[in-house]
Amino acid sequence: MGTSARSIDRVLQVGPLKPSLADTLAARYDALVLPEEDAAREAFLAEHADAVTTVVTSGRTGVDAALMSALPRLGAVINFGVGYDTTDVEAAELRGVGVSNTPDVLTDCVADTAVGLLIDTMRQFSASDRYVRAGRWTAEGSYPLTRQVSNTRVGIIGLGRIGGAIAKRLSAFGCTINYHNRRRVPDSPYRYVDTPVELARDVDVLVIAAAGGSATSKLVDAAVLDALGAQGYLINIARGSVVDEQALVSALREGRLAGAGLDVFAAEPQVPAELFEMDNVVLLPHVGSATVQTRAAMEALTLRNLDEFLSTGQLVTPVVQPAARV
Ligand code: 8YV
Repeated sequence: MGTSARSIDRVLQVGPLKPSLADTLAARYDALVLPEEDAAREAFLAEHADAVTTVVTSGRTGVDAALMSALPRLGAVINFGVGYDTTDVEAAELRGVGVSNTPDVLTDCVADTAVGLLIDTMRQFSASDRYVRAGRWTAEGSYPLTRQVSNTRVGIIGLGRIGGAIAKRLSAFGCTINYHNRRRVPDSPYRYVDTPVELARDVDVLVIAAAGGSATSKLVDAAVLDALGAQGYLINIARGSVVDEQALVSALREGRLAGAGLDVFAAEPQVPAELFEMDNVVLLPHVGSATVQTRAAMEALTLRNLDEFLSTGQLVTPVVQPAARV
């Protein structure tokens, strides 16, 4: 690529981002912003597509194959977030487009969320709080008994960085940890189970910490929920797509599952309205990594990836390393 082409290299923001990150992209990188609306997007691409070499996006939006092919000089998709299931990684690989994410910096926060959600779901703290606020403690007396967390049997689907951090925390609660993963984790102290159904059958609580995307779509289906059973709990801090949401709602409605703690949903921010009435369900608005500290660390890592790509053509935390450009 000659100097003249480089001088028009542009960074493009795709989808909403943390406001401070969007401000930095505009101020420091003179980034363009892809319009949301179709007609405006078409006109925008006609004018700017040839200049764009780098996209910054998040797991909420991502870059699909169509947008990738509309950006002929695209070299990297920099993703704010560890999950990159909204970006077509296969298409990126084929085109030599690099993809980065923000691993490690959010592991502790998301694992904290998983454990908090698990305790809240089994002990019904959020429902107990509503009970007090509604004046029911004085009117009706003690809250009904709930389920002990310490020493329960936990199954984790996806023993990656976040799954491992959840396992470590729950081990300190005396829980027995079993897991299912794409492949057995070498030297893991936890018991590997071949299928999600067998795992669900053996545990009191099933925690989903697997990546989203087509490989895990509806991995937790009606059969897995039935295996978990009427005394079993489901916790999901990964992606809504990993669960058959309709099957989950049916199992909860019919008392075939004891409860569920959900930070993620199939079509966020839409949440099945039937769940609103259930006190054995805790609903969070996808806040797993949402602390000031962790989001600042994610922002810094996003910018490190961007700077590295702009100066060397490589990425700091690649999912796919960009092809060398000449
Ligand atoms: C973020 C997440 O909320 O990192 C992820 O994969 O789901 C969360 O940390 C999200 O990516 C921000 O768009």
